[in-house]
Amino acid sequence: MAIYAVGDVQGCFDDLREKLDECEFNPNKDKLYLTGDLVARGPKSLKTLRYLFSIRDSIITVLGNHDLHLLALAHNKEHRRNFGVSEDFQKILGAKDKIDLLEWLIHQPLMHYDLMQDTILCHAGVYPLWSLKKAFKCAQEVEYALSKEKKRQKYFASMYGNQPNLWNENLEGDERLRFITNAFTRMRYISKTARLDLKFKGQPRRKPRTLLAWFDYPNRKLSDTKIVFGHWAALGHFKKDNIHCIDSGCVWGNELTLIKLAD
Ligand SMILES: [Mn+2]
Repeated sequence: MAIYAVGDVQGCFDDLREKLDECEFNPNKDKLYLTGDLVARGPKSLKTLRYLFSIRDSIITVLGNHDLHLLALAHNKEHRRNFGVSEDFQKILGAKDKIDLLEWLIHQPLMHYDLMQDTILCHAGVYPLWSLKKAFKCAQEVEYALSKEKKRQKYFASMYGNQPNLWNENLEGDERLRFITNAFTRMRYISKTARLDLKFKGQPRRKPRTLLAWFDYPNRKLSDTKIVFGHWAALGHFKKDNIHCIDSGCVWGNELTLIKLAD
């Protein structure tokens, strides 16, 4: 058995299949980790979802911001009106197997921890002030909010927004869930006082001096644990200490990154 990890597929189904064929991925004995954002700008989001659903017992994926956006649109009429629905998402929302696909997607976690490899899989990163236990607990709070129909409505109604941008144990309700969601699925840079900056998306060499990549935060709590993540196409395939970004921007015409995590 081998464990592979692949970066943000974003509907690039053909690239995914090509990479899996190249490494001779066998869903009957291998495992595939995905950094989330299975759907979005790519041309074949529905096909990607259907394929991953069909091999769901052989994969572990986490939720990315685009996955959550799709789920929010599916659950909230007002969001559909306000944001519009892309052609690719319309195909999913109109598919006859939509319920199976979206119910499966909504039950995916925000982070996965592989004990054997001491490796975390998540979409954007782990907030630097969180320990493993804290990160887990926070992720579970959002996963719980997504688990039941009534709670979901409330969660999606208030999911969007960049505030609050600083973690505080006393955050409650919608604000707490929004912060946790943003940290796991949208974070790239933070300030020197650990405030999320969700606006700047460029490469570290172009960043304003006041910002740090989240993984460069001094005394980051999880620096001993390997973190595999995506979301940051401008960073590309990037490895430094225990940090491994595998979003090489496949949806922007670059190659999809697939790595082997273990044999
Ligand atoms: Mn993303």
